[in-house]
Amino acid sequence: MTYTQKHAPVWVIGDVQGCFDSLKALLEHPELTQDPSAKFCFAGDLINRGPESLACLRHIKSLGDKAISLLGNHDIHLLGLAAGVRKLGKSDTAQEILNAPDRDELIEWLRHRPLSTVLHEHLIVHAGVAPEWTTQRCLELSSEVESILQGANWKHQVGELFGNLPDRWSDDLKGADRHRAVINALTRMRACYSDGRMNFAHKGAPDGLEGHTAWYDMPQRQPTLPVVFGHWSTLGLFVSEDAVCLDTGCVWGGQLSAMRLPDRRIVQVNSQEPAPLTPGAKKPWAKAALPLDAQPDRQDLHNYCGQLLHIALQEYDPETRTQH
Ligand SMILES: [Mn+2]
Repeated sequence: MTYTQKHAPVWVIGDVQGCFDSLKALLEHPELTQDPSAKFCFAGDLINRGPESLACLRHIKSLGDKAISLLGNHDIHLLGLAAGVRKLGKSDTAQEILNAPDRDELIEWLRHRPLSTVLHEHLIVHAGVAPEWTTQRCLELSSEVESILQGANWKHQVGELFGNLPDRWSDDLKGADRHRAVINALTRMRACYSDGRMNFAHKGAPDGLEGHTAWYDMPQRQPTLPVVFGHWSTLGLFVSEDAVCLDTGCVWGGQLSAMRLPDRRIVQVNSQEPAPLTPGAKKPWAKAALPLDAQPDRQDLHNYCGQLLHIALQEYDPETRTQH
């Protein structure tokens, strides 16, 4: 474990995803600045999709020992891009990091970040903990993959971490299959089928699940410390005794959320960024759509209208005075 100052309070922060203005607003929030001894823990996905990935990465790196940052799937995707084994996707905004003059230092720093950690009797990961794992097992398996990312040969090995199979943990897995199952549980999992296989296709809210279950509700789950995670923006802020989700979809026009440990005090700031557009999307406003059964409150409607306006303006072509 890299974190040694056990007694300082820690604000665990959900997915930032390149939302630098929101990050600044959260870190400047009076509750976060009032105790100078407090630390920060970023639950992964520091970058991508949002407008200022480079600024976020530089800023979080500059926090030094004040922050511990875990790796999320978008951060690992960036490592894959830097190693030349991944291709930039249409909605990726990480290219500016690869073009930056300090690119090598940023990538070096990023690949040395952990995949899980324990703070104030909570286990922190980006996405989830496989139902078969105890806290200790989770930390051990994390360090197996961390040693690959941190090794001298990482550029040749990082490619083995991408892919949907195997989609179920087994103690018998070896080599690349083992590493992929570990990274998929830690950084990509949301729902599982009843036999324990991970479903990577489901990105919606857990109440829309048919035939499968949120990973933290799996009946065969081993006892662990309470798990704090991000990654599941459609779940949003979720606080139960043994599982806490802090991804509140800042990059989609939601909030950026922080929870202080050990007392679980929650602070949120509204997204300061316009919601991003997926290039080439036929119906960009679908990005902003509320679920049919939603019962939006005033803030939800405010966010929704803001997203629609932003999309409409982005789509507007001043030359032809039409939507394109
Ligand atoms: Mn994620």
